[in-house]
Amino acid sequence: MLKKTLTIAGSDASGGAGLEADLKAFEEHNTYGMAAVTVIATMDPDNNWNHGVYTLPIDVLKAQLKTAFSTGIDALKTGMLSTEEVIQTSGEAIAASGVKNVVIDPVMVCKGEDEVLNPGTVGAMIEFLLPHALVTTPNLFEAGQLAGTGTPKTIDELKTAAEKIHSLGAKNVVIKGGRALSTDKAVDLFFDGDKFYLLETDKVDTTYNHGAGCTFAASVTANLANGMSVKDAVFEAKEFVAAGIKHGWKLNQFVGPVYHGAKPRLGAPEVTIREI
Ligand code: PXL
Repeated sequence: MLKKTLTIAGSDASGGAGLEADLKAFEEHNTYGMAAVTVIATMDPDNNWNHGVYTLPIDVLKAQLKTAFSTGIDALKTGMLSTEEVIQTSGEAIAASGVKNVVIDPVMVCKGEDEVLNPGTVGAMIEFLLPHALVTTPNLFEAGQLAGTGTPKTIDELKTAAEKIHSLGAKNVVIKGGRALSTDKAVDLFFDGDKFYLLETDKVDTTYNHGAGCTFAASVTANLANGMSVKDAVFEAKEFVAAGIKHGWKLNQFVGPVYHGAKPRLGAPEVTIREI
């Protein structure tokens, strides 16, 4: 039987990130995807693609969570949770569901914006989400916010942030360095609470990578639903998103999403993993 995956996330009306990315990745990993929508994000083509963020009433979120959890979820992820109330409601529903394959993607900003959505959300994520995380997948900025260290810039700083985030309750931590670090390769750090691993691929010179983070976390989620170990789930997700970035494309003059279906159709670039 198909495994059931759930994303508790925002809608990206442009289709590259958010729950749209998650559902595409869930499908490509042969799982049955469901969504509980937290917020709707819009982009204004007449105003430089400026983002609007519309949080749904909390009762609408609760009703969706009730629907989805009643079906028996094999793995879930969280994405953009815009307020402390949304975070608390989601965290409590996850705890009550008993689902163990929980991936927390601590989305704090949309690409290009560098203010956290709402300052209180970081503390709420630490209180209500991280303790339930089998895996959390912050980017550099989010890792720095959660760890309270400031944005990590070196592999050693990544390790320190990962240890701190692990100590907050997340069993496995993947910090997505991507091509932002001044390393030769695009690197992510994986910490399983015991060992550190570096995942590496060639850097791709593109700005068409919208939705990469969501797609990565959704791929980890689907792989866990399908019974993979955390390490294998993370490795395959990195291949999947590296292929998506390599074949990212121009949606319009403002944004280029990853191609969520790239890996099965066009193959993936080489990914290596080594303990450090
Ligand atoms: O990539 C982060 C992200 C997550 N979720 C939604 C978004 C975005 C960025 O645009 O719109 C709904």
